[in-house]
Order: sequence, then structure tokens, then C-alpha cells
Amino acid sequence: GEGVPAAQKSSWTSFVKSIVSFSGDLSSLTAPPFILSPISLTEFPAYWCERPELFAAIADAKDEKERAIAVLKWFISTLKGQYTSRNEKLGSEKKPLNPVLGELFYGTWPDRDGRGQTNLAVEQVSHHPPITAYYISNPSKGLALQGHSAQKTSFSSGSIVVKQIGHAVLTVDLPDGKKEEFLITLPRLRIDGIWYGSPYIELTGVSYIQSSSGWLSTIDYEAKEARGWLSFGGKSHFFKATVTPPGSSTPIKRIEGYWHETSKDSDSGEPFTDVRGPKEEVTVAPVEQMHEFESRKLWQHVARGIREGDYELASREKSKIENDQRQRRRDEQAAGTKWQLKHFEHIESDPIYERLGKLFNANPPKEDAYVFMHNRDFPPAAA
Ligand code: 0T9
Repeated sequence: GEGVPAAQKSSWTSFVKSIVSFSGDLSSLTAPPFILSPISLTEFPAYWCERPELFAAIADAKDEKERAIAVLKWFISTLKGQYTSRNEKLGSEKKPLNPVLGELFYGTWPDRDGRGQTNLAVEQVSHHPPITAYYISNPSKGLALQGHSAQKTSFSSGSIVVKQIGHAVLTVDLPDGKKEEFLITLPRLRIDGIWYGSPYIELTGVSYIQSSSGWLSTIDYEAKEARGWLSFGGKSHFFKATVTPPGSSTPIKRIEGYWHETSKDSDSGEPFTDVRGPKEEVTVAPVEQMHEFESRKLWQHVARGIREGDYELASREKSKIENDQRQRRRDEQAAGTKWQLKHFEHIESDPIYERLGKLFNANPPKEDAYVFMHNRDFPPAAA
């Protein structure tokens, strides 16, 4: 394949074979060096807020309808970062570092032009299977996004199919003291280009944003673009979305376009999203000031090995982390204790998911959740 260095061809072939015959937790498979990313999955929730002004704009919307539209606009604008940024930054989709239990990632986006500061707290709440919980808030705007992310993977006709497990809930504090909630479900992924060693993601299926006000946005990632009879095939990353009022099945707004470029109102042609311009990466503390379990500190030597092509260093440092984890688990077992999560509390059934999921027949009808314990200050109180 094009993406595979000559010296790693046979190891890529056997890796692909192991994916084919495997279903479950891909993160635990050992992959050849060229496909390794120096970035841990605990950093991924930052993709939700790399356009902080669009997040903040949700709070400025004047009514339920405008808020539903503002949430859809922000959501669509996150997709490029979530699903194509590794291709841009690292050349192709790469295998992220598999977070350890209790791994942390904190960051902020500064206040600018009155948008308020946005804060991010992430914790790896399970190692096997990998589950990442996150809480993103803009307190001055009364906005908070809480969610968790896990995956179920399978292999189908040359592609890795990834079902996203988990959901996110956006809470908006309204001026009258009430709250509006938005349940956000996540699309399926197909990872193509595996044989060639240059994987990339395509989104499939449908995802929803259900507001407690009754407004519903439906995003369809497999809709076909209307084209002339001379054109064949379709361009990647096309979507169509609808915004539907409470109790109705007739959309008042239809959007279509490319989530990695631009989209427009299907009826008026008015521009909707445009993510061709730069995004803002999250600001993190210097590594020297980090907690030992903060992602960039924990993985710093592994990441350096991967970045500099020193794979022996990377694998030696990775083994150290894994051995330390195994020892911790053994110690806990011996002491009859369990690892305590730092920021999140697990609940078996999320009441918001259950209540809002009913409105659009969410499948499954119930999901668990990780509730943020509000025990992190931004900036952190001096240690
Ligand atoms: C939540 C996102 C998620 C995490 C990643 C499937 C994947 C792990 C999960 C779903 C984020 O909000 C969005 C983007 C990318 C997803 C990753 C892409 C990917 O390939 C990995 C899996 C675990 C692999 O590393 C597969 C092996 C690899 C060789 C293919 C590149």
C-alpha cells in the first residue's frame, strides 16, 4: 500500500489480518510504528470546542428555535476536527495512544471578544473497554457539555466499522432561571483505506440532537447530493440535516453540504457552516506543572519516541506505563480496594437520555452516563 513504508509492509499485512479476524477492542492490538499517533484518546474531547465562538453563540440565541439552529451549527462545525484532523496533521488516520485508567486531560480556550472562557476536563473512566468521560463548560455563558465516548468495532468488506457508544448532553442556563437540555447522539464511522495503510474516516447513518424544548435536529450522513445526470459517485463528507419543531414531522429548516468545508440552507441557499478557516487548539498547562496522570505528562517519552522515529524508546516507555498499571491493579486487588475516579460518578441510566431519547425513539432506549462532580477549578487553585 501507498501509506506503508517498505520496511513495515509485512507487519502491516499481519496487523490488517489481525483486525479482520478480530472484533472488540482494537485499541489493544499492537500496530506497526508508522501508524502510531503520539496523541492519547483522552485529548479527543477537545474537538468539541475548537470553535469556541460557535459554542458561546448558543447562549446568545433568542428563542428555542434559534437555539436549536445554533446547536446544530456548532455540532456540524466540530465534525471536521473530530474526524479529519489526524489526516491533516499526521498524514492519515492513526492509532491513538490507548489511555490508562484515570488518565486526565485539562485545557481551556481563553475569553476573547466577550465569548467567555471555555474549560475542559477529561478522565479515562475505564481502560478495558476504553471509555472517556468529558465535561466542557463556559460558565459565563451558562453552557455545559457532559458526555462519554466508547466504541464497538467490527470489520466489514475492507473497512473498520465503528459504532460509537455514549452520548453527550448540552445544558443551557436560560435567563429566566430554567434550563434547556440537548441530547446529542453520535454517528457511526467507517474507516476506509486500510489495505493501503492510509486510513481515513467516513461518517455513516444518522445522528440526532433532541432538545428538551421539543425541537429535533436530524443529521443524515448518507444522504445523496442532488447532481446532474452526467456526474458519477459522490464526494466524501456530504450530509443533510433537518430542524423540526416540537410535535411536528415537517422540518422548518433543511441544511446540506460538506461538514469538512461548507454547508448551506437547502431552500434559501444562505450559508450555514464554514470550517475552512483555522480552528483554535486547546490551551494546556506546561508539562512540568502537570499531575503525573495528565496525558501529555504521562505519555511524554512515548510521544517523543513516536515523533522522532525512536520506536525502541517509545516501546520501552510504553512498557513502563503498562507495568505500572498492572502493579496498581494487583495492589488494589490485594488490598480489596478499587480505583477511585477523580471527577466523574457513574450512573447506570441517564435520566436525561431516557426522557429526551423517547421523543425520537432513541436506540437503545437507555444509556449509562458519567456525571461530573464539579471538583475542578479553572484555572486550578495553586497546588
Ligand atoms: C471520540 C473519534 C473517536 C473518539 C475515535 C475509532 C478510533 C478510536 C475512537 C470515535 C471522538 O469524539 C471522535 C475520532 C476517531 C476515532 C478513532 C479512529 C481510529 O482509527 C481509532 C481506532 C481505535 C483505531 O485506532 C483503529 C486502528 C488504526 C490502525 C486505524 C487507523
